[in-house]
Amino acid sequence: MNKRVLGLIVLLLLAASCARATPTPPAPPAPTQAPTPTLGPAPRVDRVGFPEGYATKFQVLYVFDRPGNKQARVVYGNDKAASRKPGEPYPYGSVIVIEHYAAKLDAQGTIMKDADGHYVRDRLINVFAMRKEPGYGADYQHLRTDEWEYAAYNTGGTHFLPPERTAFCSACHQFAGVKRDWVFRGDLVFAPDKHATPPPLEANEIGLDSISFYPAALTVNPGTTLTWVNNDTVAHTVTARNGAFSSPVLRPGERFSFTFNTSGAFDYFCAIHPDFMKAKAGVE
Ligand SMILES: [Cu+2]
Repeated sequence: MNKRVLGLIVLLLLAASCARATPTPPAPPAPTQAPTPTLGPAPRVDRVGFPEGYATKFQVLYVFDRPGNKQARVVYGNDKAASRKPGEPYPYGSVIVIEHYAAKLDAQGTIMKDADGHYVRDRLINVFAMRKEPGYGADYQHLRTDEWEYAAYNTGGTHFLPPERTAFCSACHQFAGVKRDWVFRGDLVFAPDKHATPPPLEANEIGLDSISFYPAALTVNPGTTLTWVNNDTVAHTVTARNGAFSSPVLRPGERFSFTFNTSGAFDYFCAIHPDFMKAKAGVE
């Protein structure tokens, strides 16, 4: 073993012992490193429970249509949730359910509307629920929304997401704020369909709406600048899987642009809602 190698080993050993003695904060990831979505803290057990028979036992609170992902949504509350007055907290035992429907499309792919101008519902995709009980919510830690817990079910009541993947629900509901007791549109109870339609998109714009990107896939020429516009009620990010671009947290109304100077396929997602918000841009 020559002297230089020996010296290097001694230096490495010294550095290692130093690191043990004085813990240093981990180095920030190199900019080329692909970001990994994080799940966040969440309960490991479902204490919400699929509300069997909600469609007949609960009251419809409101209905709204989402053009971004061509969905209609129906929100139900049990008697406790429905008894809540705007400005007051929801009573314990409140359960709120939201159904996500794919809107019915005609042969041209245009959303079909009923006589009132509401989307015609085609297929129930899944059912999300939230329940408020004493002591609930602690497992979400810093993402907690007081005493609400969240669950996401398939139409038959099996888990669409297991409980440990519901941190993003709580994180998202934090944006609804304490004044509405963490319930979006909580003050629209019994006021049907007040939801505004997001503004139309310009060329080379991508909307963020209803926890999705639209269009979710598009192909552009090299040199094109794409602009993402957050038309949603909650914050999102635009984060490339290969690290090519990464927006800051975009609050409602904020925009982010990136110019694609190289060809390729760019998969991207929202770091806050990685399970739901995935899209791609092809540059060729
Ligand atoms: Cu998001």
